[in-house]
Amino acid sequence: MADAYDLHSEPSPHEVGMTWAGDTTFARFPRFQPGAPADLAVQGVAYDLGVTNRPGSRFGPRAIREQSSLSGEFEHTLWPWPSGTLSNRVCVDAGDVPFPPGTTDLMLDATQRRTSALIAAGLGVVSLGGDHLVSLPLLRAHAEHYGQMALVHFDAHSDTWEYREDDPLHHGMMFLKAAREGVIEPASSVQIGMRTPNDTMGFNVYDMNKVVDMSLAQMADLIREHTHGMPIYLTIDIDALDPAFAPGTGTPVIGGLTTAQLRGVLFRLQGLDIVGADLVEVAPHYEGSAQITALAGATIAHDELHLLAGSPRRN
Ligand SMILES: [Mn+2]
Repeated sequence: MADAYDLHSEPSPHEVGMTWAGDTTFARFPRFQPGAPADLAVQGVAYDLGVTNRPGSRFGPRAIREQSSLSGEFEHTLWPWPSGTLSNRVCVDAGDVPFPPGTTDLMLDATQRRTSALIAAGLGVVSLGGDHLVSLPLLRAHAEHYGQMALVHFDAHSDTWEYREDDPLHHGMMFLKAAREGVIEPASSVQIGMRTPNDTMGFNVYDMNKVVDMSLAQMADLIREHTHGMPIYLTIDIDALDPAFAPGTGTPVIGGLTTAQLRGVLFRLQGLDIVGADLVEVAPHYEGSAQITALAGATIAHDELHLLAGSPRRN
């Protein structure tokens, strides 16, 4: 009879090269343990009650984590980032913000307080949406620690619709609200990729009609110029990408950035004072079987971690 299988000493599927199996934390990072040393954390905010069109981004964090498992095979190296940008950092997956189904106020409160606690523990945080309303409590949490920030925002929509104080919150107005709360400064903020009509509301808006004539370096330069001297919060709606590259989202608009353009601009933002970031609006049930939206989201969130690791306050 063969020796008994030793459940205590078996390798993980990851350790024997099974890219398609095993645990699906973000990029196979270890899970966050309160009190244990860590530098950078990924968390999910699986909320989608703020949508103005198609729901489903509550499933974004799980889909993104699944697609991130392949890039997690490459031990802290993600093309084209310099090898080792993350290798001297402890990166963890902090799980998802808990809030009861059907609640917006409790999501706002839990997301702000949890994120603030992670920041207080010294962590740089990259958050996975969820619909874009989740950026409001994320911005509030970061402002508690870093003060007023510049917003660097890639999106098909500027999300600065006018509202009344008694209106329900939704994912099309929170950046105007954040500006009025003093959490972000519109004059130092940059919005890139818009292809829906809206007043600028004081933000520096570069819609696709301007962007199509720009090089990656020009886009990166204008971000550096507008945000100069301010801590930066980076927010990316996956619908900044053309639906050809990201069909799985709630409010797709034709004519957006390519994945190569967006990643190329992000790569050129190295060294900026980016204090926090998010990647939102991946709604996996609208994609085909190729899961390219979640794959794009996973890769771009991984890019955001590299930017946090390279920021001057973490070096
Ligand atoms: Mn959008």
